[in-house]
Amino acid sequence: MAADRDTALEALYRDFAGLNMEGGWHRRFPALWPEPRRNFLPHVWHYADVKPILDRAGELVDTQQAERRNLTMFNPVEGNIYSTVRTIVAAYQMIKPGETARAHRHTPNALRLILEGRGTSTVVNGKQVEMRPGDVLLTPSWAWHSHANDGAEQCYWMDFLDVPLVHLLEPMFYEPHPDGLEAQVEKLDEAPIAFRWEETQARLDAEQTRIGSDAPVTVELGPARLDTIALHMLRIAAGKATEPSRTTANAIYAVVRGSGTARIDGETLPWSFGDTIAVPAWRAHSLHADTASVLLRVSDEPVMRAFGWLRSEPA
Ligand code: GTQ
Ligand code: FE2
Repeated sequence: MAADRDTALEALYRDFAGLNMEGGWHRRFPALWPEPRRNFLPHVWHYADVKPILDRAGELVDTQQAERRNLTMFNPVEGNIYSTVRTIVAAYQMIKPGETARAHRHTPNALRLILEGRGTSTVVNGKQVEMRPGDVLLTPSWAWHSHANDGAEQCYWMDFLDVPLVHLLEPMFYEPHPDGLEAQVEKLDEAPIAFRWEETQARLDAEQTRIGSDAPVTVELGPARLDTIALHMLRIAAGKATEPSRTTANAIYAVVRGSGTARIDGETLPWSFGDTIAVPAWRAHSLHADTASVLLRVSDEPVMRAFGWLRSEPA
C-alpha cells in the first residue's frame, strides 16, 4: 500500500517537473524563511590597494577605450561577479588631466564621492559642477552625464549605482550621447545634485552641538533625490563607536575621513581613508573610530521603506 503511494507520488512529481512546476511541500529548498539569510558577505576593500592599480590602468587604458576607467567591487559571496551588496554596486574611478569621460545616460541611479584631486567636473543634464574631495554628487536615473578633468591632478572618486537592483527587476536602458558630449553646458557652483563637503561638515557640527555630547552623529544628505538610495554622513569621534544594530537595508560605507574598525557579525575589519565596507542586510554591526572619522553610508533604505520592509533594531 505504502509502496504504491510512493510510486504514485514519484509519478506525480515527475509530472509537475514536466510542466515546469513544483509542489510547495516538495521543494528541495524552502521559499520562505524566518529572517534574512546571511547571503552577501561583510567585506572591506582598501583604497591603498586600489589606487596603484587604478594608476596602472591609467597608463594602459585611455578614455577612448574605456568609457569609464572604473573598478567595481564584487562581493566575495559564491557565484557573484558584480554586486557589492544585493542591490548596489560600488566602484573606484580615476580620470587623468585632459581626459573626458563621454556622456551617456542609464536607468540606474548613481552618485559619486570624491576622494582626491582637483580640477575635475561632472556635467549632469547640462549643468557642470566641479567635484572636490569630500563632495557627493548625484546622477539620477536617465540624466545625461559626463566627466572631464581640466586640472593638473589625477582625480579619484567612488561611484555607487543601483545597477544590481535594476538587474533584479529588469528595467535596464542605456544610451550613449549621440554627440559624445552635451552641447549646451552651464557652469554652476551650487546645484541640487551637489552636496559639498563644507556644508556636510557644518551640518555635522550643528548636529554634534544639538546632541550635546561626543556620541556619533548622522545627517542625511537630502532631501532625498534618488528614489532607491539613501545617503547618510556619519561622524564618529576618536575612541567612540556606533551602537551595534542590524537593519534589513543593504548598506555600503565609504571612509571620508579617519580610521577604525568595523565589527560585523563577529568579524573585525580595519578601515581607513577611501576604504569601502560592505554591510549586507541584517548583519549586526558597529563602527569603531580610532581617529576622528566621517563615513558616507549608501543604502537601499528607500526601497525597503517603500514596500514596508524596513526593520531596524539594536543587536
Ligand atoms: O561614471 O557614469 O562606476 O555609468 C559605472 C557606470 C561609473 C559613470 C561607474 C557608470 C559610471
Ligand atoms: Fe554612468
